[in-house]
Amino acid sequence: MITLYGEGRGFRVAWLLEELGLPYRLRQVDLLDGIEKDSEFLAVNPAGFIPAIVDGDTIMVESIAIMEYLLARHGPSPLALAVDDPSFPAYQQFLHMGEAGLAGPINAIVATHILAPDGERENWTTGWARDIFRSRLGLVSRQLAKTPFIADDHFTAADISVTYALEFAQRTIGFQFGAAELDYIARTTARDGYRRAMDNCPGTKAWVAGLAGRTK
Ligand SMILES: N[C@@H](CCC(=O)N[C@@H](CS)C(=O)NCC(=O)O)C(=O)O
Repeated sequence: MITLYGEGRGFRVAWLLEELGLPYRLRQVDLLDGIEKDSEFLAVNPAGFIPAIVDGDTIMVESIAIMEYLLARHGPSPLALAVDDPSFPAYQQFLHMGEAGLAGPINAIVATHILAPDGERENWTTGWARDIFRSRLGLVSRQLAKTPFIADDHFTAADISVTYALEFAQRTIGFQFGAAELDYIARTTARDGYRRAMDNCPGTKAWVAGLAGRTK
């Protein structure tokens, strides 16, 4: 059985595993408790970040690479577009942009807000990261004006990647999206696979519930 280490971006992996109907177990990793105490996890990923998976003899990190691996090794699945599909370029682009252009820049802002010394929590770099996020979001919006999902007229793994990033921005820096992006998030998160992943990721579920409570 596949072991998934850590929530955070591990939610993307849990969501895909649910969509694929693959059995897995989630092994919690507490980054805030001091990762140096978690020798079992460090044996899997000595770099100490999440998510990671163990699938038989395979160990992998990087959420998007893990998704590509799962789709390739445990597919085929309609969630991965074939290379000869006319929408393959959009699929491939947004699968990666969800992390490289969207969640990654937000990470820089979140880490600075949490970890930087007082007085340095908003700086040139956080402004730059916001600008990068906004510019890539423009590409998401342009695509959503053409198709209901990010690569095509049906849900793909690229939607898992991008939806995670948009919700991450909402939940961490309170980013305000327009109607088209909000409708898109509502569409992708209405899936049973999303709900099941949320039920299996108690840390994410509690975090989201806490955020909802704060805005009441
Ligand atoms: N590009 C990586 C980003 C991984 C990442 O930033 N993970 C965060 C939690 S979601 C983390 O482990 N941060 C602590 C660290 O990087 O040391 C991915 O998509 O998996």
